[in-house]
Amino acid sequence: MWHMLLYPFHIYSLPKLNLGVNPASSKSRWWLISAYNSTSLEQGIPLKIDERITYAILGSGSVGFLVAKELAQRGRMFSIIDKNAKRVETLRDQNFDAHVGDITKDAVITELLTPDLEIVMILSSDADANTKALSVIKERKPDVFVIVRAVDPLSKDKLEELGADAVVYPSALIASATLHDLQKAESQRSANRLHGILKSIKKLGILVHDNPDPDSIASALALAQIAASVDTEAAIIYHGEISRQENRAFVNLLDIDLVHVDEVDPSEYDMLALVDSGTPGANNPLTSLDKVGIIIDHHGIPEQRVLYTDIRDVGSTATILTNYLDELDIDIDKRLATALLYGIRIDTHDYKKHVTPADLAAAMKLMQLSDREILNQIESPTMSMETLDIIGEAIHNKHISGSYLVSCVGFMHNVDALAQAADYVLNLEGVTAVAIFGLNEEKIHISARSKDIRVNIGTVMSQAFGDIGSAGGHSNAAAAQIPLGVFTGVRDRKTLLSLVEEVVTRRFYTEIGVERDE
Ligand SMILES: [Mn+2]
Repeated sequence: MWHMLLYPFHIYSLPKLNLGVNPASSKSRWWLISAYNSTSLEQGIPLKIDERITYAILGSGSVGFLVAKELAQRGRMFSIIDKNAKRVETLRDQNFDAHVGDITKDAVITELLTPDLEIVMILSSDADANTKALSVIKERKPDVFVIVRAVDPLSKDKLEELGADAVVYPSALIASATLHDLQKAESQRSANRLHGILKSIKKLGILVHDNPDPDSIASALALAQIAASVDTEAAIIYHGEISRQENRAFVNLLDIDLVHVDEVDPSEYDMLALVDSGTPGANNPLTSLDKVGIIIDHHGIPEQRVLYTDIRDVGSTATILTNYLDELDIDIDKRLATALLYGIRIDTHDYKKHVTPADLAAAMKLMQLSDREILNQIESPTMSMETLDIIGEAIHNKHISGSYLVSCVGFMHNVDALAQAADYVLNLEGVTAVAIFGLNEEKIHISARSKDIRVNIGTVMSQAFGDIGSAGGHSNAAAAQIPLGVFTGVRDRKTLLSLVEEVVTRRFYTEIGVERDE
């Protein structure tokens, strides 16, 4: 009760100036409030809070003060109540609308709860006072949104029980801010390390995954840019084909140079980097990691023993590379920004799947730098007749067991059309994982997709086909190639086809069935 002796009124106010109101009205209000205040002081009646105030801060210690400063900057109108008269005076000197009052007193809260009041922030360091103020506010005016400061995890629960709409727990915030800074430091350190490695070599070969997609190509382009920043020459090497219409448009419109692995002499390079794939032989033509010094990939591949690996749980490899460019302060030109943005968009299915805050942050940054016109052109390519035929075959020959679909499209040339067909049939209602396959003269090509979180399709594929060919990929998309040598002795194409169909289907179902039962 000591404060009652010092301050005969529950809320005791000096002339005030409100921040965050337009100057024209603030003048007249200033006058009104001053007149009102001096009357109230003379008559010894409590001052009413301005009825137009929609925000209030209770308790103006260090936390309350920081919030007040920020709110003022955002042009909000608000009042501050604190029981410390000195503090209130200081706030008033800085033109804040501050009032002396004890927030544990019913009468003070009653004064505060004007009809327009919408949000109250209870930020004092006194846990009991905060609890009391919260319960009175929620009792009188339950629809006011109340944010309360908790002093420990226990009181956090109690405050939530009392109806707090949000509880801030400073220790947790400090911990998460520290972790955020730590993450930033780690990411900076790895960027610097990568930079150092690139600096130490003259010629880098950047290997994208088989039948490369926009994410792997864009990531390679970015890595080449980082290499160029330390005068290291880099070439983007691919295996397979770039046959999907959008991907061809992507490479052509952005004028990206890639060399086929067959035209490359590996001894020319001091080091190889793998982007968007990370296991030798899985979705890349490598047989060993001998020359590989750098692996940068996202989700779900086993850690490999090479000089530098960065595998992050994000939606795309392009996101990781965007972070590097950021950390290393390397310019992202229009072409690179467009490539990276498209890579993120494709891998996250337009930010709808496998998307993390890091992907969104990277995309946001790239969006301002990218070329929308080119993006539009990439996205509306025409579909080739062969692709249409393969999708048609995939639908016609489908075999469904449970929610898993397998389909053989027969003999074909356009390997990438398989991926398009797999994407397409995955849209079928009730289907959660698919494998579409076909043959050319040398190999069986299989493209698989999963939207079932319990099925890691990359694992399924490598377990089903890894022993007879090369297989691998990510949890949602994977591929395999099996040399037809496995089927030597089968001369007749029709017999070969039905044999292949039987083997692939059985192996896939067996493997995915095992996964499903686990
Ligand atoms: Mn990717």
